[in-house]
Order: sequence, then C-alpha cells, then structure tokens
Amino acid sequence: MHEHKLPDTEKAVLVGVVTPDASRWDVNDSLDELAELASTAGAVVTDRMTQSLARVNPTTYIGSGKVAELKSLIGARGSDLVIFDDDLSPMQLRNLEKALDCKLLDRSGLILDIFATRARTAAAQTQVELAQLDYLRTRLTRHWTHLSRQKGGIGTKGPGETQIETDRRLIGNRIAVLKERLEKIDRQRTIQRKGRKGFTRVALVGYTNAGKSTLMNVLSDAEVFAEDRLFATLDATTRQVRLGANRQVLLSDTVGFIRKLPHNLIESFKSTLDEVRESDVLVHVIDMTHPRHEDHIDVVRATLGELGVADKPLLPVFNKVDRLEEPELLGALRSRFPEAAFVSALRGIGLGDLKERLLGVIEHDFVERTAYVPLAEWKMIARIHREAEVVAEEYLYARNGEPADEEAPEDPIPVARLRFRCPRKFDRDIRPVLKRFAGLRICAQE
Ligand SMILES: Nc1nc2c(ncn2[C@@H]2O[C@H](COP(=O)(O)OP(=O)(O)OP(=O)(O)O)[C@@H](O)[C@H]2O)c(=O)[nH]1
Ligand SMILES: [Mg+2]
Repeated sequence: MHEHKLPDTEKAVLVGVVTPDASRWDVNDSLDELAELASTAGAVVTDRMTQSLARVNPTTYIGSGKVAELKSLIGARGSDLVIFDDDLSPMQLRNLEKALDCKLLDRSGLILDIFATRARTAAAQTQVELAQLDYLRTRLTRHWTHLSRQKGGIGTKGPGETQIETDRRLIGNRIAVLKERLEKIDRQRTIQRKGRKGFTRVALVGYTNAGKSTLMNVLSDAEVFAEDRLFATLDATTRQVRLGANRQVLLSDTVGFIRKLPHNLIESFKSTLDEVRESDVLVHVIDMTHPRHEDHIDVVRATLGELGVADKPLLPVFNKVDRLEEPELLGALRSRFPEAAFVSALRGIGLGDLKERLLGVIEHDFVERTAYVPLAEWKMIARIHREAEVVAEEYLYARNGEPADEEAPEDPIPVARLRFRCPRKFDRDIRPVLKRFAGLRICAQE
C-alpha cells in the first residue's frame, strides 16, 4: 500500500567470511539476515559465497583466489551488485572495485539505503541523510551506488550522484547544514517532551520486525505503520495507553535494532533514540518464532548498553505466540524469563497479562516521597519538577532547627512541601541532597 513502484530488481551476490572468532554469528545465519535486508532494499539474491579465513583479509576482505572466483561468477550471472556481510574499509573497497568492476555495497551501506527509502518525516530524512553522507565521505568511488537512487523511491533526498562526483567539501558543507537542522528538530522535540512530564514513559524496543508497531497499535488504537519488512518504523510515535483503572502511561514506538546497526546511524538518530533514553521503563519485544531470537535478544541488550540505558527497568515480551510451532519453546522461555509476558500482538492474545506485568514493573521501580525545600532553593525545586512526578505541592513557613536564641528567633523562611513520585534511581540521587533541609521545622499556621 505504501510501496512505491519497483523497477527491474537488481541481481545481487552475497559474500561472507567465516572466521574462528566466536563473537561472530554463524555465517549462514548472518547471510540469511543480509539476504532479508537485500530483498527489503529491492534486490534479488542469486548467489552466496563464503570463505573460511583465520581473519578477514585487510586488503580485499576475501582472499585473492576468491576475488577471481567472484569475478567470474559475476560475469556468468550478469550480477548487478555484490553485497558484503561486513563493513568494508575504504582500502578494501578500492581494491575490490578495481578487481571486480561492479557495484559494491556492504552491510552498513545496505542498512543506510533501506533507512533512506523508509524515511518519511523531515526528521527521519534529515537523520538518514546525515548518516549517509558521513558514511559516504570516505567512500566516494565510481561504482559506490545506493540502491534507492536507482529506484527513485521515497527518501532519495540522500546524496545525489552530482554531489558524490563533485567533492568531499560539498559533503562537508551539507553535513553542517543537516546538523543545524537536526539541532532545531532536537530543540522542538525537547519542548514536546517537557509537555509530557508527569506521565510514566514507556518505550518499546526490540529487533527489527519483532512486532513493536503492531503491539503499539493494539495497545493504543493508534495507526502506526506496521509491515513484514525490516525497518518499517523510523520515527518515534507516542500514544497514551491505559494500563489500569487510574494508570495512564505514554508509550513510544521507535526504530528497530539490528546486528551492527551502523554507528553513524545511531549517532544521527540521537533525537529519535532520546525517546528510549528518557523513558522510565523499557518493553523489549521479541519475535519468539524467529530462529535467531536468542541472538536478537543479545543484540538488543548490547545496543541498549551502547545507548546507556542498560540499567533501566525492562519487561521482556515474547511476541507472536499464535505462530509458535514448537510448544516446548514456550515452556523453556517461561522458566528462563519468569517475569516475561507472552503475547500475540496480532491476535490480541495475552494483552491483559502484559498490562498487569508492566504496571508491576512501574510500581516496583517508583517510590513516593515528601520533601521540604526552601523556596530560595528554586533550582532544586525545578529539578524535582523536571525529573519526578509532583503529585502535590504547597507553600509553608519554616524555621531552620531549634531557635538558637529563644528570645529572638530567626524569621521563618518560605518553603515548598512537595509530594512526588520518582524512579528509585532519582530517589537515591536526590536523598543526600534533601538531607540538608531535614532540620526545617514547619511553623504553626498563624
Ligand atoms: N503471526 C504474528 N505476526 C505478527 C505479530 N505481531 C506482529 N506480527 C507481524 O510481524 C511483522 C512486523 O511487525 P511490526 O509491528 O511492523 O514490527 P516492528 O517491530 O515494528 O518492526 P520495525 O518497525 O521494522 O522495527 C508484521 O508483518 C506483523 O503483522 C503476532 O503477534 N503474530
Ligand atoms: Mg515498527
């Protein structure tokens, strides 16, 4: 429905390397995902080529014999492009281009390309273009083309051919313009977010295609674009959701994660990902029917770590139970993740339990406090308003401790009594500071 017309699809060869490095994925799993990314970008994968190496070849990624083999394969198939499973260094890229004389893409380039075709809002487009330019800056070569440009699809406002051909300085200028535009968007978003103070904020996170947007839709009656394609969502959407009789939260849906999400993408998606950083609680949506869901969980955790939010309270939600083919898996996951919810966002199964568990996480991680703060300490009062949910506030007069001189007591000072709800972490931070005012004695009302 939202799809633009795809002209002739391009034929792609995928290339991956098997190394003894245990931290790497199995090459076939990795190429499966790369193939999925390639088809999302509009290419058809005709062949896969892998090589076992002690380590990735620093000059040509694969060995020279394999390069020759790849070249004849390209000739025989009439391939349009080669996609490498790892990111190529500018040197590898130059050497491979010389040897293969074919269009080349690497994992990051492909992901950036998909982002470019999917970006719909001005903010997402600016963020993607910035990431693309940053990435392209070191890779300006003749055959380094992006799929989206050929499709002439949505979001092709990325770096056009002419700019690539002109020179890096132009790119530098453009980057400066985009950064400025992003800063402006950032400021607007910060203002918007300020208006949401007082609500508990929950962010949906998870691997791409896990079902975050579908869950968002079913929980909030929102109309968020969900599709069986990678990176359907690039922009954060926020909706109000009722969890219990008198408990509303703000739920945000945001961009999905993937293994090796390019660094410059994380960097430029800062303002979108702020939604995750500033939330109180995370809901981690996992497609339990995906054969690699365990790896997906690890990738999401690592990405959350990179975003600096690894210690936020988190509710795991295993999705797509309706499609589960191995019933044993359900039992195994339930015992490993006793706190998790098991749902089908699509069929609306398990949503009541999910809401209850989410409420439990929220209640568990928030405390209610009362504090007296002199009005002169307005910065402290402002901080509490900013970071906590102030439930009640009143103004009184108080004296500091017992009067030193009974005959001539000091004048009372105006203080605020604040009752607020806050995350435990904020409570820990602010308690020692509030101790300073522990000696305040409220004066009897005159
Ligand atoms: N069978 C089944 N399919 C589901 C369920 N939830 C989501 N899906 C499907 O999974 C696909 C991806 O769903 P989305 O909601 O777009 O996933 P997402 O996590 O938002 O993906 P990105 O925005 O790409 O990160 C869609 O085709 C959904 O219809 C479910 O509970 N059961
Ligand atoms: Mg989505």
